[in-house]
Amino acid sequence: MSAKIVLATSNKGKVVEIKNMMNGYEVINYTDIIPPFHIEEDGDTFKQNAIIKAKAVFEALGDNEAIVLSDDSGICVDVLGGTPGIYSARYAGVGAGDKENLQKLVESIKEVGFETSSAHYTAAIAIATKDGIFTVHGHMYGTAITTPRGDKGFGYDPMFIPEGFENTLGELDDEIKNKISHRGRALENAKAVLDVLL
Ligand code: ITT
Repeated sequence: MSAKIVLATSNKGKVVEIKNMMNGYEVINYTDIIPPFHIEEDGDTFKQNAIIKAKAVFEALGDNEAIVLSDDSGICVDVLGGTPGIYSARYAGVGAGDKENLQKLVESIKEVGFETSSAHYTAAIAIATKDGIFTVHGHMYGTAITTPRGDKGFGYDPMFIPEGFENTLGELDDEIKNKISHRGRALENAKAVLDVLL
């Protein structure tokens, strides 16, 4: 199948992963078509924020035939009551990078007296088309640790060990992450939607 999907993201890690997982589709990022612009993610859930991003880019493209796919995701740590959740990208403050966010999460877990915690990642994917907006989700459960290892993946990956593994996502190969990840699972569901739409 060949159909052009426009990604609505400014996160390079997401672009790499989604492109790798979308064999058979032509995938480009919206910043390859129009200049990047700020999108206020003021929803209360991953799903709401994914819809906000997909809609904003669909409207900005001004192309009724466009199929726009967004991803809103994050990590929820149980000993921290599920935070940072939807605030994962700005946990150490607006404009903070992956390293600062990871360091802050390590410190927060230690501050409440733990070395590790059960945790999970969530990804909500929204697909915006002229026929409406469709959303799907994917999850990955595991353990957040306070001794990060590895430099693969992005974001919080060096401090997350998926259930059934001993290595962090920072140590595991991309192909393994993509098979088991929240994003990989959400994308499988997204493909089922796309196959109906296209
Ligand atoms: P866009 O909104 O432009 O897509 P973003 O990075 O701001 O980019 P989100 O608001 O969805 O995206 O925040 C997601 C954050 O959650 C991301 O910056 C990471 O800190 C974390 N995250 C999500 N998926 C991850 C993954 O697979 N591995 C590691 N960290 C992840």
